[in-house]
Amino acid sequence: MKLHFKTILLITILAYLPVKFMASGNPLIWHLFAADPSAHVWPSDTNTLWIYASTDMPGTNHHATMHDYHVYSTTDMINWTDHGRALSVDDVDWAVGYAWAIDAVYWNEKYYLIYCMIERKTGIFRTGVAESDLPQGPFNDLGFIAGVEWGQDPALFVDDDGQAYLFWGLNGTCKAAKLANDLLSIIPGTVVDLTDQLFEVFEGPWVHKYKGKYYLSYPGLPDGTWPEEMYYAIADHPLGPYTSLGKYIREFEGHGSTNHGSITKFKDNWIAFYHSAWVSGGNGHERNLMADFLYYNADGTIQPIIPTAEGITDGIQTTATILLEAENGNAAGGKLDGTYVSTQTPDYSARGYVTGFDVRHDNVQVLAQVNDYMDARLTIRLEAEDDFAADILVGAKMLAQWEGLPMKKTKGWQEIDLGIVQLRKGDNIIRFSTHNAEVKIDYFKLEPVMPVKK
Ligand code: FUB
Repeated sequence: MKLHFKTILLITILAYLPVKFMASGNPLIWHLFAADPSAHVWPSDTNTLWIYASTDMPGTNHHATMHDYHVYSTTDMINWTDHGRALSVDDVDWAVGYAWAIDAVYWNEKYYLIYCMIERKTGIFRTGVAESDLPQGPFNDLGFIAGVEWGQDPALFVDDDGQAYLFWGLNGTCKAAKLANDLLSIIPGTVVDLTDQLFEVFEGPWVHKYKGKYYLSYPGLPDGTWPEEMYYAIADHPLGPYTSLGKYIREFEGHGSTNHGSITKFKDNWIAFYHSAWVSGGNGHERNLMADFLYYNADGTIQPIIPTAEGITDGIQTTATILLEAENGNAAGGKLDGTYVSTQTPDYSARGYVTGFDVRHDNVQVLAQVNDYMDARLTIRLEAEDDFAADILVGAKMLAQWEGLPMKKTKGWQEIDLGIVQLRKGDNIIRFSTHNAEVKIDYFKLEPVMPVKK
């Protein structure tokens, strides 16, 4: 019997995941520990769903070790692209750490990450704003929003009249305010404290609109005890007053101790995004992204959701590709050494490509992050005018994976399949180097194929 590649992949993944949590549609992403999903469909392309999420460092569920945000996209909820590191604590000079929950907004033809980190100077959570021309980032920090102290877990809601509202919440509180047009300050006098209107609220607000009503969903603590469960409340105005309507996701096997989510419509389906700890073994360890369909009753109340392994893919196994644009450089954890970004040759992806490999050791580096040792298929999209030799170093290897690898000239842009490489837990550098060669590098693509048994 011949086994199709996808069948082998599925069998392998099932063999390595904790037995209780057989993967299929859930978790959405299994190669990286991700939490606090904010899902969006942007007006420029309603065929694509984007998730903006925080990252748990492998080996610890201590939230002090959260450093990076990633952006994930899909057109079918089965095949996902991880666009690499979109923003890190290292890119934010005012912050000391704690890259906790985030949101994003499309605003005046740009994309903004609305995130929270602890400010070095004061030791309090601030709500940061970072900007990009592209939905996947990387994002460039603009500073934090004036007038918001302890701005943990921000969520931004834009109403039909174009007014932006900021919600934030932590330690059993939730507040909201109108945001100024530059997104960098709140409009004075508009802050409301919603805490008393939201039964058992703990943190993590999210607002969506359904049939003219505003739904504020949030993680709460039942009777003040962990784990968190997901609750919601509705109102006739974004700033309330809100009426609490109870829980829509209760405690479940393999929960992440925290929960945190968003509710978004994609291709005519309402979907609840949240997180669990299924990949890491459940009940409070490193978290991973989840999604299930959300249904409303005729009176506008939300039907309870019980997390399913089938998720929203009818049980089809999700897959992910890590797509690392060469031109992103430092902003995405990579580096350009002796090389530069160009846009002269058309048909590149994203913002451009890297070229200028003149002198020995000129190189481009990108950063791939994964939650465990795993194998991945490495592809490089490039254009080369002549045959050349490349040195390619991949994260798990102390020495180059390939030295002087002979490579052929291409007919225009071509994806070159380099086969399977080994990735290590955490950060992996992929470094491509050549010299005296007219080579252009568009992107590196990694398709994780096998979590390696510990
Ligand atoms: O992921 C870090 C923190 O845990 C978030 O900011 C909270 O909402 C909780 O999910």
